[in-house]
Amino acid sequence: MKTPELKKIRKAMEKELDHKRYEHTVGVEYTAAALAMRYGAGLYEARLAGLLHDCAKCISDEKRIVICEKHHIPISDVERRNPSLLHPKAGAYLAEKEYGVKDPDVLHAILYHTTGRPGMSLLEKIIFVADYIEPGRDRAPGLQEIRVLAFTDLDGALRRILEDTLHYLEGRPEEIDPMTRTTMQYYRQEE
Ligand code: DGI
Ligand code: FE
Ligand code: FE
Repeated sequence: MKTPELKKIRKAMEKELDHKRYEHTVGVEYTAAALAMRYGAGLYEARLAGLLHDCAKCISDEKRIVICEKHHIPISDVERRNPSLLHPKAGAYLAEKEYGVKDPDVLHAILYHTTGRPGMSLLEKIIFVADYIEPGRDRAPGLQEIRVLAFTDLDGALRRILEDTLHYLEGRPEEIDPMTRTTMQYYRQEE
């Protein structure tokens, strides 16, 4: 039996997250599993990372900052001004220390699930894409097309999601994390 057990983690997330976030989490778990089947990644790892990717989403901004400061996790200026951007860093920390995840690939998939990064692993791409296309999502334009693309061309879907996210953010007052742009430039050149 692989540890931590998926059943235990799912129970913990049901307690830790609000109802909507929990539903999203289970959506990401199974969407990541389907993508793992399609592209030959580990099913357990995809489900575990899917279940834990937003584990720090329902704690306060203050608590996310405290977790990072206390454990010497560097906080960038953008993250300090927009502490919701810290949920992947705080989440990766909690996944390791509270939920017993040891696999660095799973921890990276949690850490980079919002901005991506240049040179993502297959599992990192799967979680990034699953987060965007899981069945509970309904806001993003072009979702239907991106859902098909995800199962035919994973890198194409990744690029499209990065472009759409940047486009969306450019029309909003929120600050853009430089990593989001760095990742897009990298995957555009990869084409
Ligand atoms: O946690 P989720 O909502 O499931 O998904 P996520 O972790 O990808 O976060 C999505 C939100 O984060 C979405 O509203 C877009 C936003 N986001 C992505 N990149 C950036 C960003 N927000 C800011 N302020 N800056 C970014 O670079
Ligand atoms: Fe998230
Ligand atoms: Fe999410």
